[in-house]
Amino acid sequence: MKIETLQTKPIEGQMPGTSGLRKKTKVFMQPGYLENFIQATFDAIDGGMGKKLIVGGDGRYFNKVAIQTILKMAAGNGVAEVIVGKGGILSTPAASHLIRLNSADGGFILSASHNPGGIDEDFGIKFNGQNGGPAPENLSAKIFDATKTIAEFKTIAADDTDLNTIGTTRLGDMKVQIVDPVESYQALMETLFDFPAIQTLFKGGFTMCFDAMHAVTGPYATAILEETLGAPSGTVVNGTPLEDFGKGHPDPNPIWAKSLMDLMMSDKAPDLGAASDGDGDRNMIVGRGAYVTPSDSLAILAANANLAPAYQDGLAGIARSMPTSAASDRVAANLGIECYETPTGWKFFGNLLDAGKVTLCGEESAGTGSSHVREKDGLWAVLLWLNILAVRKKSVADIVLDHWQTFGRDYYSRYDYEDVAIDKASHLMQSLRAKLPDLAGQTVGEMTVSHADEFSYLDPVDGSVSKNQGLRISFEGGARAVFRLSGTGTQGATIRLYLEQYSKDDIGRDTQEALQDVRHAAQTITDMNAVIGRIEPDVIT
Ligand code: G16
Repeated sequence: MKIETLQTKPIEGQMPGTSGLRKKTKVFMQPGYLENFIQATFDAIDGGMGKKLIVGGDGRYFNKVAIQTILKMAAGNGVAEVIVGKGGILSTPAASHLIRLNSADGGFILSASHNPGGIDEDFGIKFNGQNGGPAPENLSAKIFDATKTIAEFKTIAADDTDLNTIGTTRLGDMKVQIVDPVESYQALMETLFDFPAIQTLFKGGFTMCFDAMHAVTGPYATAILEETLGAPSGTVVNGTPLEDFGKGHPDPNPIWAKSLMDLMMSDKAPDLGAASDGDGDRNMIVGRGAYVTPSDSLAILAANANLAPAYQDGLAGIARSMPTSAASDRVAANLGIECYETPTGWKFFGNLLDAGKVTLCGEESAGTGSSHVREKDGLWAVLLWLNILAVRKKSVADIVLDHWQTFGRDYYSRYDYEDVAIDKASHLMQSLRAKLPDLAGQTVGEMTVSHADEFSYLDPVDGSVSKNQGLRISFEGGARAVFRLSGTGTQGATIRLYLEQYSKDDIGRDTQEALQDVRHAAQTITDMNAVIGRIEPDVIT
């Protein structure tokens, strides 16, 4: 086998966002582009010599081609062994689990998550470390620095590897193991949840629709829900992963999973509706006529987690991203455990999980997970809901209502302004940043600002500080507005406006109506219409 050292050029703009590097697929397909990022990663982790890695992706367009490039480069960099999901498929949580299970040195996960796929859509890649979690900020910065200086990359001249046959082969001196993508993940789920109780639930006629959105969870959901737990065949819809997700937008929210929402709001609704995203780490939960916001879902799972075997001894603590509503803080206070507030990005939960400070984590962006892996996990959240439903024998809507009656309700909504000109978006953020120190005490419409600041996070485990993590304005009476720029978009800038309003007793209002005063205040304070030319968002979730 001949190791080749090929010339490449430094590349600008390979700064990883909230979750690795995401670009248009055609950008990734440029000669040397993917190679630059992969070699930069090897350089940042002190080379590949003797290492063991996991490689897989969500099956989107360019997944298999990218995997062949990565395998040859891994061999060229001296990697000892790579474990790959059959067909190049691994959901993000399954990849995280395989890293941990095999004591690997890390893994490359190929996905642009919930972004659409296809030659004209998005591709992405991220490196997860030994703990199975996304690279922390300091490693991402090292990779980014290397992408800007790199002059050559290492690879081998070899034929492509057959990704479709389970078993062990070699690529040069490197061992390549092709594994079933579902098997180990399913075995892990069986240790966490009461499968017999969920089987009894389905035997008793419980109905469900799981929308895999033509993305990676199809095979996982079919194997676990239908073939193991006994849900009727047809429970999983859109279950075949497609390279372009059937031209859909694999983001499990009421907008992009509209057909599931319509079903759940109709008189044909099954007992539970659920969906997962491109790479299987996000989830949506809907009861009959009752959408559960991700922030509420985290709080409800935390309050009921002890009903599942893995969490029967209670939770060490809860962590939520800053823009996520305070619903889980109330549960933590009630349980007498700590609730941590982290910046957006699953990587920030890693240290807390590794240090045993938290058991459950969640984000408003439809991510929930636990210490079982170091990624958010869509199917895991669905299984925990099923376990809770099997034990409590109540409907989703009744469980949500019980929760609000006990803790009060955090009305919550996120507004996304997509493809905003980058200069206009940064002008909005900069001018709000400048106003923050003077906002406290000001009254705007019905709302009076109680506190305003820019979120900065001090990691309680390693003492690192992450600045500029979102601009937040709190109002008297339990309302809050947060402004943040998305780190996962691939075109222009996406401004996210997160709105919440707490009410202890008034729990039956329409969400948008309950949020109208805080929305008006947020848009007025930022002079949004003048600065970006619109106040109507592209997407409301
Ligand atoms: C990624 C991160 C999430 C984070 C989300 C935020 O999600 O893994 O932890 O909440 O980005 O996205 P944005 O910066 O656009 O608000 P995913 O599912 O895309 O990997």
